[in-house]
Amino acid sequence: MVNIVCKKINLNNFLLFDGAMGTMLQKYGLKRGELPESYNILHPEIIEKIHSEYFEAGSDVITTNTFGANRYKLKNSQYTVSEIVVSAVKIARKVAGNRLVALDIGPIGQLMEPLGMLTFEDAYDTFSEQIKIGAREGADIILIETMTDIYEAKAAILAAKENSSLPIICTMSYQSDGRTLTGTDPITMVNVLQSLGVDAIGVNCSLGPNEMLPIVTEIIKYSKVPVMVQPNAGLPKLKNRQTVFNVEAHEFAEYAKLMVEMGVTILGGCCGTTCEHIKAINNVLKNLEPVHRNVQKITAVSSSSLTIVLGEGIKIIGERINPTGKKKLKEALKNNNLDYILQEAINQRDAGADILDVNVGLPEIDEREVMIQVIKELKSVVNLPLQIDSVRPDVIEAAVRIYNGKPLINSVNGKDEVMNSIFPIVKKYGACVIGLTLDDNGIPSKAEDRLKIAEKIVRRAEEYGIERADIIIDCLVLTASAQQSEVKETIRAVGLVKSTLGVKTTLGVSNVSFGLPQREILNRTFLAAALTAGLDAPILNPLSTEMISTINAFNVLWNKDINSKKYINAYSSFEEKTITNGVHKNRDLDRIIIDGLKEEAKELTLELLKTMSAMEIVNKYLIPSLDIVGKKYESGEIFLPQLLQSAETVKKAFEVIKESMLASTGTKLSKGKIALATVKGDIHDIGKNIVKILLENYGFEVIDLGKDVHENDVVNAVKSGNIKLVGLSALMTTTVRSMEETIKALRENNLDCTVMVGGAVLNEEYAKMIDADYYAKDATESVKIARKFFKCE
Ligand code: THG
Repeated sequence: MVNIVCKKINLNNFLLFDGAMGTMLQKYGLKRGELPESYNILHPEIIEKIHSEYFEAGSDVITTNTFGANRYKLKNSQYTVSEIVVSAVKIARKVAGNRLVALDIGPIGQLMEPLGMLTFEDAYDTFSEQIKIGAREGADIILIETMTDIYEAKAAILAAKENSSLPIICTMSYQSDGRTLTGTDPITMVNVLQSLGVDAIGVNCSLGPNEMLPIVTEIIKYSKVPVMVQPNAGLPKLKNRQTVFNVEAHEFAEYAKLMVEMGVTILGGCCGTTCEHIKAINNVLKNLEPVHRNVQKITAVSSSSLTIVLGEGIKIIGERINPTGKKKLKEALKNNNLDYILQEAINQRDAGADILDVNVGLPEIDEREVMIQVIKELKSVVNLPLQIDSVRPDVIEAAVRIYNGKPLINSVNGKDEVMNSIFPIVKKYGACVIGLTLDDNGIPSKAEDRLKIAEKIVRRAEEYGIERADIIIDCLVLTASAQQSEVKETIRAVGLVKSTLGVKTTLGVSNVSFGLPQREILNRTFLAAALTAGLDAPILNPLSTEMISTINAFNVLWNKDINSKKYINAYSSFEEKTITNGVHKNRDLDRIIIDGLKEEAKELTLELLKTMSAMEIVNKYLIPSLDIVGKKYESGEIFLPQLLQSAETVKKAFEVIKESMLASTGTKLSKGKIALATVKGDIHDIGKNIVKILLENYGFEVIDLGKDVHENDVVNAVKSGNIKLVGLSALMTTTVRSMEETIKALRENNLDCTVMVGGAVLNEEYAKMIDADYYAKDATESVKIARKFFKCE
């Protein structure tokens, strides 16, 4: 038996992976529409040959032919996950002997909640199945790759950690805007994934080596673990009706050298790369040494698209999602009125909060269930990182498990029992945690004694393998009304903790004023003093202009707001700003759509229908607000999850409007009919589904022909439905040919229809070559095309 656990893998030396599997399979006869993984069973000798060729070219590791071997992608095939994975690992193991085999895990191919239907636990189970089999059959490494949704990557990593003891590498795919499909940037990827305990991290697919350089630069800056890069052989082009890639082996190797000099140690190739590319990299590596990198540790929390680095300016933690003392929030929690909570989140964000504390602890409700529900809902409307606040470890664990990002846990303290229950959760799920300076004897009066507890917390955390940088100390604010003499001890403790332990600090500022009148006067004065002592992230009420203005003023006086830029920006037209203050008192339908509040959209639309016609609402509110959201998406202000949330919000309004139109005039609302299809051989319909959601919510009628659609079926649908605009999508390089054939079939049948195309490997030039009328670079572009086509402007 192969001793898989003890095999030495030194991820700090160079490790050369293989190149593409798909391109090689095509060379050996794989036809479009054929399942690449079926070759493990039908033609094992071909897979064997490809693996051997890569080893001969110099690969240290080969990757199993299991990219799509998950239960979703194999649903309609004749093979089970087990059959495919067992045969794939057996072949690789046989060829590899004592050399290394990486179990390849690709994305499931479904959108995760709330974008799609796939739940976190579904994704986890799907990956677990593959991983258990692959590990049992003798893989040495688990390679999770081509991930475009960091939430899915998290599910895969947890599945790998909980079902094997193998090293884990995770690489994600980026778009040319430097983000993944769902909006994750490099710093966020690194902060989240390395905290989850992956052994190496990196980027693969989608881009060529040149386009990857800026992304790799960012990853290298923050990654404490080895960095891996597997680029495509450039961008795809069509040549003699074949998809080819334009970066040849020698040029590819030049980029590899550049990346090694930047600090990359694990290399390989993705789409379009061959043995030649691997050979060339191997030659280059012979004359190079791994670069020693000195990575600075940061204290940072992340949502899926935003990372907040503590210490870079004052970071505000919004305190308002906490039922203590708030009658309305208590009522909302009891009645499961989530919109109230979402509104509270939006208000705090707009007022300047960087992180939101979430506490739903009420004796009358199921705290665990409600916490999970609130976290899930919050992530579709605000992209701020969350601080998970509960006294119950089971609630904390459930919440951080399904949280999409790197959360901040509130809190542990110096009690052994609490540390022993919370630290394992912090370590396993890769969170930051607040440590309160209290223990079994309560809160010490003297600053020096609070420092002692802080030291104990840090020491114990480090024993659990938690880094000091992931701990934020809270020296605890007591009320001036009851423990007046201790208020300034807290300020002193902040200074002591910072200088002695070098950790970041937080304080629940509003505690100080309980029981006294005009609380904000005390709050803001205490805040100013604490900031002076070095407080990094106050927990406070961001809706208080007193508090925000104190921070703004502090940033000027402490030389942090350079040239008082932010201050001037905030207060030069002071009167106007105080009126709006970013807080929405009277909510309009357009604001509600932009914020993505579904239930409110429905209610307000019903209200508006009493005084306005359906079309008026559509043209005055729905379309213009979707336009604003679309612009925000294009400018990188928001990302796919928020875009879809707004689209779904419009859907709610549309549902009401459609009913009313049908009832009053008997007419249906449609701005035009569009057929959509993912072409033959391609089962990746995520892109098409996103386009569908957007088009429908702009009022178009979408005929969804599904995925893996034969060209004849597209032709027939266009004929029978008298359709004038068709959208085709293809994700894989292998299926762009099907797209070309579908367009050809439409033209040959003399159908008077216009075709727009989109998909990861396409570009403007390519679209022209295959005779498409329009190229849609993303979903918002397809809406623009449709509006132009149906003259909706
Ligand atoms: N440290 C840490 N976490 C904390 C605290 C801390 N979490 C809770 C608390 N302290 C910080 N949060 C709040 C939230 C609300 C109030 C004070 C602190 C507050 N609420 C008003 C009241 O109770 O009367 C109600 C406000 C309203 O109705 O709008 O004052 O120290 N780590």
